[in-house]
Parts: sequence; C-alpha cells; structure tokens
Amino acid sequence: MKKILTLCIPIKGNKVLLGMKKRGFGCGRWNGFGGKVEEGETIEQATIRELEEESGIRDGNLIKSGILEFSFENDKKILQVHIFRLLDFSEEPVETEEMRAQWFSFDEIPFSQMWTDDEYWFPLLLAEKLFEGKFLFDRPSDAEYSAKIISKELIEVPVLR
Ligand code: 6OG
Repeated sequence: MKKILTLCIPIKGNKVLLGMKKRGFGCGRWNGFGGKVEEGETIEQATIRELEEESGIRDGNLIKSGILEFSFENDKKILQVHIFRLLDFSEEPVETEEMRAQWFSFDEIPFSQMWTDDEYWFPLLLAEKLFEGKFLFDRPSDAEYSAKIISKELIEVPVLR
C-alpha cells in the first residue's frame, strides 16, 4: 500500500523554516510542513493546504525538489513523500496545534533532532538539485528514538517523474 504525502520547506535567503512537530508521526522532531494528500486533491493543493494548516503561511512559490519513498521493516506500507521548496512568501509563520516554527541557517540545521534521512537529502534541496530516493528504516523516529537506516538509495535526477 502506498500513501502519498507532502513536505514543504520554506526558504528565505540562507535560512530554512522548520517546525517542531508537537503531535503524531515524527513528534518531537524538526521537519518541514506537510501531510497526507486527500482524495480529490492534487499534490500541490495538498502541499499548500498542509503548509497553511501547520504554519499559517498562505503565499509563495512552490518548487518541486524531490520524491522520496520511506518504508519500515515488517510494515508493507510505503510513504511516498513529495518534497517542495517554498520561495518568495511574505507571511510570518504562526504557531499551530501541530507545529512550532523556527528559522535555521543553512549551516545550523538541527539534523540530530530530525528524521535520520534528512541529512542526506537536505544538502541537495538547499543546492537546488532535484532528487529521488528510497529509505528503509527499522522503525519510526519519535522524540527519543532516531530511526536506523537499514538501506538507502538517493540520486540526483535531471527531471522529476
Ligand atoms: P502527518 O502524518 O503529520 O504527516 N515524513 C517524513 N519526513 C522526513 N523528513 N522523513 C521521513 O522519513 C518522513 N516520513 C514522513 C511527511 C507526516 C509528515 O512527515 C513527513 C509529512 O510532511 C520516514 O500528516
């Protein structure tokens, strides 16, 4: 079974906006903003909706950066995550029920408090590359536990599918 999800990373100058996830999947970790694509929605529409729900930001230009597939041992589910940069937005983030947003310089991204895959693909995103990949983990990360990567594939691509 494949679940389609979105992940959006707002960027201004040499800073990224990340949110501390306050509940649910990945709770206690910094991440971009996103969630599940609902029926009848395009991936871009879901990205904009989730961004607003979690950060309050409603404007800007979405630029597709990558597609990653995540899975966990002993779990048939595949999470296909569509990753975007958000540029040229004017609004300030607000704290929401799900996320507390904070700006980080490109050289101070808190990888030890993020999903363990992020340190591999974030540099590609920040360098404005396009990428595709697959990561297999032992089990999901939470506030205390950092998921172990069992296998990974990550490539730069000229165009995204
Ligand atoms: P909700 O379940 O809260 O959406 N997501 C991941 N992000 C990273 N960096 N690494 C992963 O490795 C991830 N798996 C899922 C997609 C979950 C949000 O978390 C992202 C969504 O933006 C496994 O609706």
